[in-house]
Amino acid sequence: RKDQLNKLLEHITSWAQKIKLEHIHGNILYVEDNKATALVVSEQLKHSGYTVQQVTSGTAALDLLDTQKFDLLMVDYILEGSMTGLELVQEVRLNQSQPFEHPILVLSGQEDDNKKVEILRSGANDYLDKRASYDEMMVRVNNLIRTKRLFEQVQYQQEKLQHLAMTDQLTSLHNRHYLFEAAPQKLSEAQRHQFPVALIIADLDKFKSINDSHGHATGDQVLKETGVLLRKLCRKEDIVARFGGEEFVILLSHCNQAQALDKAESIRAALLELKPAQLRVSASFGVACLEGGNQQNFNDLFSDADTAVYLAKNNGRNRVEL
Ligand code: GH3
Ligand code: MG
Ligand code: MG
Ligand code: MG
Ligand code: MG
Repeated sequence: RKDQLNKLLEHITSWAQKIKLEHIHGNILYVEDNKATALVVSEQLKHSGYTVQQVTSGTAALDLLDTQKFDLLMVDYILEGSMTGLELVQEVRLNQSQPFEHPILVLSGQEDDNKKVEILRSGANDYLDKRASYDEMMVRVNNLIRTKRLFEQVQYQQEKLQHLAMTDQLTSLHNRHYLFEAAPQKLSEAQRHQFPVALIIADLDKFKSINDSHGHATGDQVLKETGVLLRKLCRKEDIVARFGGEEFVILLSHCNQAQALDKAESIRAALLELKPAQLRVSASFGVACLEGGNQQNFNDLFSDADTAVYLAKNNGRNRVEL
């Protein structure tokens, strides 16, 4: 039997080398309890350039899936242990919203059409008859992995676009779209867990005259340096955004009114000292705070801080108001 198997493997090797398959790399988790089948199919996959890890039971597969990423899960219908291939498919899908996070190909000698439908319905992406040819298996494997790659590309592009849409190009800070998505979430979290949040709006003083006297490029440089300063002075969990032209917004978590006033005051002083683009630049600050489960929404908080900015402007600029 061993000789037969070796002969078969040799045959597969030369065969795979002869057939030019479109080469897609991939990491396959193969669940098969029959040793001979496992060996033959694993070799076929390896000779087509795939990395294969093979286990014999559903629980062993789930253990691996906990810690490793695979491009394809190939599952035999009847397995070692109490879990069937069908149950494994159901279990894997239970934890995933995206069917292409782990595409699943079920292998079986199943004659019953209803069973095949059940397998596909419970979340398998494809079904392969065990008597199918090597070519058919490789085509199905390739198709599933190619679709996964395409899906990953789409996801990656989507994340890139999302990031772009939420980021201010000039300063690389968050932009207003991000702020208006993230802030309400932060506020409901604060209300739920009863921690204070504060909002600081900083509006650069007489910025138009900086542009007018030194040019738009210098104005941009001032905005960039101001952005870096704000990011430096705030904690990682604080949201720092460029809201509009020369307006910056900071949402501080776990920060009460007194702390927010201190923070705004230290930013005010640091900006004066910074001298971005070698210019004396100041800003007016408005502070608003949400404390102790106050049912205020973000628009109200924002409008309070905005009113405080106007007050700071009216009271002579380069100052902090509530
Ligand atoms: P105030 O002290 O009352 O805030 O005066 P201000 O001049 O700062 O306020 P105003 O709103 O009148 O002018 C804001 C200026 O910011 C006008 C606009 O040209 C400039 N600005 C807006 N966005 C940008 C930008 O991306 N780059 C540069 N360089 N300037 C910008
Ligand atoms: Mg089996
Ligand atoms: Mg302004
Ligand atoms: Mg203004
Ligand atoms: Mg201004």
